[in-house]
Amino acid sequence: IEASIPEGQRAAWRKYSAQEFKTKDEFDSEVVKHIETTLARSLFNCDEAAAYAGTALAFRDRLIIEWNRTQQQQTAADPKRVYYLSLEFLMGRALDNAMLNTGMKNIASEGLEDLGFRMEDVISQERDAALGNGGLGRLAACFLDSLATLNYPAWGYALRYRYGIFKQEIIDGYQVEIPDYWLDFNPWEFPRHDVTVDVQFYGNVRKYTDGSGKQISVWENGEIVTAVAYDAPIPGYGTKTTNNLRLWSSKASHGEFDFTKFNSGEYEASVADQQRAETISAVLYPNDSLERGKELRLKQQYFWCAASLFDIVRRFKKSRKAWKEFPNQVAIQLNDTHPTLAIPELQRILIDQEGLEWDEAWSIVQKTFGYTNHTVLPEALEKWSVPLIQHLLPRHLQIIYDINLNFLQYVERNFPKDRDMLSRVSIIEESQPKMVRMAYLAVIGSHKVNGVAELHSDLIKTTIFKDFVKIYGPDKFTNVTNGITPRRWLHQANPRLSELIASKLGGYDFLRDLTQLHKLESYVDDKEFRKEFQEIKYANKVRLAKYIKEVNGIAVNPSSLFDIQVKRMHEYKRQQLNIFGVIHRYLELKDMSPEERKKVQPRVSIFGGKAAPGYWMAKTVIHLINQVSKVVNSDKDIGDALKVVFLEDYNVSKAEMITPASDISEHISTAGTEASGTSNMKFVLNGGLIIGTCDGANIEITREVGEDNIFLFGNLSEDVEDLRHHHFYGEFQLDPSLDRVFKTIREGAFGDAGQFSALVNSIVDHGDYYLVSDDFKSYLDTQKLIDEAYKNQEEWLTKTITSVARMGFFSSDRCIDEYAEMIWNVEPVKVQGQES
Ligand code: 4GP
Repeated sequence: IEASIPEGQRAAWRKYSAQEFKTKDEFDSEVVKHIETTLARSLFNCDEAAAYAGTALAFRDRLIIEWNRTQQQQTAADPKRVYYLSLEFLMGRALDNAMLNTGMKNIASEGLEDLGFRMEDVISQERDAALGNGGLGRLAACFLDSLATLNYPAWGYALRYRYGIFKQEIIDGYQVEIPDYWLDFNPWEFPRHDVTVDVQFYGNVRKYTDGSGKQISVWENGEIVTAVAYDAPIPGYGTKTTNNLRLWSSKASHGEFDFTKFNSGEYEASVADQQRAETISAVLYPNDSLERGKELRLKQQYFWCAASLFDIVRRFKKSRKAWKEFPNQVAIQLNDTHPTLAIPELQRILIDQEGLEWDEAWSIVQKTFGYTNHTVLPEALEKWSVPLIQHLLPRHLQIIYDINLNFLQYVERNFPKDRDMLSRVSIIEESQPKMVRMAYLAVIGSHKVNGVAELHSDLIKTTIFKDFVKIYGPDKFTNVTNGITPRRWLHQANPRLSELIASKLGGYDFLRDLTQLHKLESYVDDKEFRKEFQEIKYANKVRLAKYIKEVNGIAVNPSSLFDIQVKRMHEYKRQQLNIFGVIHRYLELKDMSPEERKKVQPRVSIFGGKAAPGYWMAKTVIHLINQVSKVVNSDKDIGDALKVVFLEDYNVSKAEMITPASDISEHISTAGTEASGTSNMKFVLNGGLIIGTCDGANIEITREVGEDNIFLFGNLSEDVEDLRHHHFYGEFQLDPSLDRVFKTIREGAFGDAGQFSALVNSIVDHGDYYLVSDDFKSYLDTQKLIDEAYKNQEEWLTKTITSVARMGFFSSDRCIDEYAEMIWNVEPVKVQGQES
């Protein structure tokens, strides 16, 4: 690679080149230096926040040294790279992860102790980087960890939202949304004011024919917004590879404000452009599998795709290879349809800017992209109106029409008898107004399409993409079952369990090859091991109980069965089924004599999760849970037999504390609706069992851990359609136990019944789309089985240990290797570190 410093002067650079701290003393010296200089504090005014900041900055320096080295070596090797385009990366906290992945946590703990601080307190000062809603964003974060750990040359691209997902407060039982000012202090990012891209919007397309008779299109007179890169280093575990997450921030292209306007006294007008430009990267849309359709969202999508592709193409061009080599150097993965505009954007760059012929360009485009689908819910499939795209991105609309024309001609040639096929598969939906179906564009522009669990990947082939399987053949469609990083979701979240496992498996290698967990099966009968395993679970429950006491003011007994459902609030995930079950349990307890009540298995039902601000039904469920919690927890008859808790502001760092504390967790979506789920994997890996429907990855978890170690219930996905049909056209039979629950709600047992009537009516009068009534009995029966099973603690323990031992398949390392081989065709590049 070319160096900017002449050979003669490089010796000085090499001599003074920045070094990673290696010892406790070096660490301490860096922390103190940052506290005294970067933060302008001293030993007279250093609080925990400053200790966190100093520690974070010391680790940031360390990561950036490794980041630089990684980038230099990857540039020299010039391998094929992976670009993961995701509008969401739900990273959570970075410090603990950086310490564990670099293997320096022990040194840092001792060092902080020297300086008068406890590691735990310091870690808890950090705010979550909450640039995501739920599963899709957290999966992207796990993938970055695995890509770096496995030494793949990979980049993540997203937006640098000024506000991440809102903070949730519960006031009088209702969700209230508060902005998340996470950037007030974020030591983990590097502004790259030298890496900018001008992105165009609006304007018009001028067409002309050049001297050689070629049609040329020029997109002109648009409005320009500048994208500025902010980089976050992503360290791999036990490797020198430190990859990059590049986040784009928007700003006005002509600088802060317009001096002419300012000088003539129009201060507000002078900054208006700046504000409008900055709005693009201001807020993460707080929707999870819900309709999205606002112009600003489309602007975000294009802004991000255009900046990222410019960057990718710029990097490719440095190697001066022929364009046909592009797909051999670049693999771009579309995380859901949000980045689909990258497809027409690459085509535009190739034909309008680089002068390639349409067919040559299109073949490059198709070989470059892969598309991951995360949902079959109709309301979550993105569509954009043609007039809106015409206005915002006139050249892209033409290209989309041309892509569609070529595609439909191909379909017509191959399926001349099926006239309806053309309108079914057209990228343009002939509605009023016409709409662009982004998922179809993503399928047509990619060489591989994958779902995220076996059932889901089968479903996309038989439902939303059925015609495309006929057109392209089944090989274009594949499955990569989701996974989770064991570094964060075992080692970091549950250090004692990780240590216990390491003590039996002879070290921490299992964190890089999770299949080694199977060796734990030989300890299932080992008394000592069992005892420690059980103690760890208990300690994790005590920690959660303490948190609940502090935050909710509710005293829960850690010996109770902890039943946890934490995830985004959504009707398809059926938190309503859970809370109706809790009410049923409460009514049964009330029916009992005090003696009988003493014999029941005590339980704590714990909920957590955010509702999209505009999703009224989901918010109603939150309200109901909080009302039930109030009534049940203060009922003297009930005592410890049942407690109900709603944990406010569920996020990644809270998940790290909550997950290891479960006995049972709930993954109870209507069959066929949850694409995969990933928290199900996290809970089982941490020694909790699950109650679940035959949906998403629950099915594969069952296959791995064995039917005896999971509590499945409910209707199967193949029966869902018939049941729904029957609700509308046959007689709707409300389950009698559910009927009683509804009567209690209607009588006002949990406050003003009017507040819950829409929720109850959605089941009783409006077709029970999510089959709550159909699954209610089997849900209650299964909960009874759980109560019984839990009473036999020895057997329960055997189930949990066996399950942990069988979770090796669900590492995101396995996913990334599958993507690398099946979809990206990329190889790892081992980064050489300095000798230590
Ligand atoms: C989620 C799916 O709902 C979940 O089942 C899956 O595990 C996760 O993606 C990762 O694949 N989808 C979303 C979304 O988060 O916004 O559509």
